[in-house]
This record gives sequence, structure tokens and C-alpha cells, in this order.
Amino acid sequence: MKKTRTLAISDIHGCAEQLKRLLVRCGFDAQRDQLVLLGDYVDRGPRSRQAVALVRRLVRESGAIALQGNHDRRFVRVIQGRAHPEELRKFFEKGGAEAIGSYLGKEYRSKIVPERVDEYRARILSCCEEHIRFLEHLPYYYEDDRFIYVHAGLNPDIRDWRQQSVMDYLFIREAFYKHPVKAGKTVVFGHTKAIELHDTPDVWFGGDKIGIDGGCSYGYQLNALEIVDGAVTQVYVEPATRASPQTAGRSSQ
Ligand SMILES: [Mn+2]
Repeated sequence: MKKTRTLAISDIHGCAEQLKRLLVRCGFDAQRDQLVLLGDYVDRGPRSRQAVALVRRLVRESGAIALQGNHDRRFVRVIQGRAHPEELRKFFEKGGAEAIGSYLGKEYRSKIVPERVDEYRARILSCCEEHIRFLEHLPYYYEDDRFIYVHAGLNPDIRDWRQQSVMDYLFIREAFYKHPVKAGKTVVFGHTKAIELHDTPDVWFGGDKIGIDGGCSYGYQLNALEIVDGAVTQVYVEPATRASPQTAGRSSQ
């Protein structure tokens, strides 16, 4: 059966609960919907392990497309012991400890230190090597008739964007979003938070590109872009935190 609706979601960053709720909010139906996840499943948020497990299941059982993000790549390289000192430093600077804590469990959480990374690597490889292999082999882009989906963006200086470097796919920022790409299709991307593009975490529509990273792990939101018949029809928004419980009925004292 041909899928009639596409849903694109990016930068989950350990926000596994919000992803689950967002899929319910969209009425996600694997028979009808092509889910496209734009990468960065790990780091920063509290549940990287659960996020990767859920994404793997969506790929396996629901035909979802999951792209690789720069955080996924770095996590793989750190856990496989292939990260350069500079990458290792950035990993711990940008939320890597939260990912390790999520994989190792309660007794480790909040006491992750860079000096013990080899011990963490060994433990994660022994419990969860399949997760690492899954993240390692994710593709860098997906496209349909009207849209190109990518984690960070496309380099406008490369005549055939498919020839661009892995670093462009995963890391590019201003050189992409400040310039027309002329790829003949609209580019749907994450990586750069929408709030940095237009002062709100809502989806950014910028001519030949659409930025969907709602900054969930920073306390903003997770966005789902809905596409039907080659056109954006709707955006679903899952807040990072649920509205605080009603205080009505409490004594005003
Ligand atoms: Mn990213």
C-alpha cells in the first residue's frame, strides 16, 4: 500500500517520551505514514538509550527512515574508541555524559567523568553493541518527489549535492541556511534550532528550506512536519515538558 502522508521529526536527543507522545498526537499509522527521522537521537536529553531503541523499532517494524546526525556519529566514534581527543572533549561538552548515563543506568547517572570513558565504552559495547552498529550505518539523506531530508543541510557550493562531504550533511549551518540551495526540491533539515533561525521553536519556513528542530532537549518542543501530496499540510508540536498540574483547589494561603 502506498504511503500517503510523510511525517518528518528531528533532533530527538534523548527525548524518547516526547517522541512517543508526538507520534500519538499525529495519529501515526505505519500503513499510511512514511516517518522520516532526521538524526541526533542521543545526547543532552535523559533517555538516549530508549530513544535509540524506539527508533530502531520504528525502522524495523514501521518502515521508518532514520538518518544519521552529528551526535549519533560522534557517539559511535566515542564508544568504538575511534574519537580524536578534540571529539572526545566536545562529546562531554555537548551532552555526551547524559547518553552514557542513560545506557549505564541509575548507579552511574550524574557521576559520569571523562577520565573513565574506557570503562563506559566497554560496558556499552557489552550490553548494546547493536545500537552502536545501528547508528553507525544510518544514511545521510532521503528524498521523495518534492523534498530532500537531511540532518544539517546541503552545501550550496557543491554543484551536485549528492557529492557533498559527510561533514556537510551532518554539520553545515550558515553556509546552508543563509543561501539558496537550488537543488530543485525543498530541503527539510534539523541540527540548527528553529529558535536560532526566527526567535521561536516553531518550524521555520525559509524559501527553499524548512528547519524543524524545535530544541526539545533544551526545554522547547519536538515538531512533526506533515506532508501530503507533496505539500506541507500541518505541523504537530509536542512540548518538552507537560503543562504543570492545576493548582486550582489549593488553599491560597
Ligand atoms: Mn545536530
